[in-house]
Amino acid sequence: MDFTDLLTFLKSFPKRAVILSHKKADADAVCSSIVLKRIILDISPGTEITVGTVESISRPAKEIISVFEEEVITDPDIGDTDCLIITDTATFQQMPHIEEEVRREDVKVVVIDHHCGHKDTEDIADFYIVDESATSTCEIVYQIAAGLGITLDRRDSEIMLLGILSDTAHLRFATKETIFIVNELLKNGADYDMVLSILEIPEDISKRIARLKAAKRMEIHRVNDFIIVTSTVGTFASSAADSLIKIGADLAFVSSVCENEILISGRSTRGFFKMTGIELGRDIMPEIGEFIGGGGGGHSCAAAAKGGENIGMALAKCVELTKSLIEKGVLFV
Ligand SMILES: [Mn+2]
Repeated sequence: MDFTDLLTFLKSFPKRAVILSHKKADADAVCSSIVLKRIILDISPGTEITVGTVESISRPAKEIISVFEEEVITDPDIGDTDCLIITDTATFQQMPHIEEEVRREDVKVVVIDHHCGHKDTEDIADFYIVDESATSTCEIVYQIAAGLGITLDRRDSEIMLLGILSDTAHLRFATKETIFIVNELLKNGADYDMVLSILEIPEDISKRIARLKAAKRMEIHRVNDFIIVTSTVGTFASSAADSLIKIGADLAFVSSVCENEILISGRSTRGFFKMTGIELGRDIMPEIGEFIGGGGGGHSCAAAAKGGENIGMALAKCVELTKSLIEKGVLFV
């Protein structure tokens, strides 16, 4: 990453900026945005910055915002902003209604993200800081701070740690780099026990019911030595897909249908990804997105697609596509 360009840009920073993350913003989205605001203010103190999310904020993220008494606005006004910084978001599917605003000539766009890159946002960005190897956007924001010579204080380190722990499922998906950063954050004084206690809010009862229903309605497909499962829930598809992986599937596709639109969440184990080379966000979900008349993308082992066509056939198509990729074996690494 070229920090000189970024530093020059931040020093000449526009008067008004909005940091915006995806709908139903999770802890990583919100935490990375909050700390990014602090970094920008450090370099360009006169800037007026609003941190916002599209449509809504997830429960754990709300908890973090309230503990740290931060202000995060749902659907902030971006009409008169000079700069829009998009965090933790790869596609406009995750940010409906703002595409037009972003294309305004007089607005600078910065994208900071760790999902598979997408031309949606890449095409319009003046600064495109996307690192797919990062396990969270907080990790990238940490790199930006370090690259600009800014040491995060205890409070910001705790906020970063919350984003990292939540996106890595308490470090289950952590890389060597993640562990290094976590160590630095702890050295900055972050209170690990306090951070853990914030994340320990009891799981929503409707989410637990969705997970159990997903298990009850599950269909099991065996392809070679892999177990692919599909299921349907009313809501919380991604959480349900996570839970099907936990109970033994190599790959899970869970759909939820709402107002003639289908959302499919896909999850795979790291073992599946390592053995087949199949990346859900690259090899499966974009094609499924097209099949259902919408779009799709995400990470190697966690991705999603959304659309309004072929709803009844979508899950079968997920299985069929994965099966053909496995059988072709072309992606073996
Ligand atoms: Mn994230």
